[in-house]
Amino acid sequence: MAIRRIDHVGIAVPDLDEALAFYRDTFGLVAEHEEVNEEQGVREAMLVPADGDPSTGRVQLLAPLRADSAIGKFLDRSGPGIQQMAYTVDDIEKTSEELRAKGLRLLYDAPRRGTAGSRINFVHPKDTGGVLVELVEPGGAH
Ligand code: MC0
Repeated sequence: MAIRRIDHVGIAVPDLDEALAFYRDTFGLVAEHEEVNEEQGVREAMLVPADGDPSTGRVQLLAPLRADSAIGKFLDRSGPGIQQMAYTVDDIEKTSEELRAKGLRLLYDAPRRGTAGSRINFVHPKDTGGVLVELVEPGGAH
């Protein structure tokens, strides 16, 4: 099971610009990357401590592009808050296969495109004690 580290913790927010200002002014976390992912229905930002350890896991702010997206539905049901826990993996196909062999449901048959050219898949929260787990195989550009 080649999980390397915590990649990021994803937080659902209704308004990305408001959340960015709050995290910057309150915690000194700043965006190293921002992106719109149409397929996932999100506008998202990866945050790091302004003067912190550069190898730290990130905080990802996730705002919905549409009400019927995963984040739109999450906000509707639960309100703003932690939506996912993401782990960095070396080989997403291999880790996905290992988890399937343990009886866990992966949401996608094949990895999809995630932030900054990464490849991602998710484990259903009903199979992980209530936590939506994202697997991230990093892309070249980070
Ligand atoms: C739903 N449930 C959750 C949950 N979302 N539990 C914990 N954490 C979450 N985030 C619970 C519901 O409360 C419900 O529980 C049960 O799961 C089943 O819900 P459902 O109605 O079947 O399913 P939906 O429609 O709510 O969808 C849940 C699901 C969806 C996880 C399948 O959110 C999904 O496809 N997520 C993967 C994609 C995603 O999250 N994209 C946005 C981030 P009860 O007890 O009421 O039955 S994109 C991203 O992260 C990218 C950009 C990146 O990092 O690179």
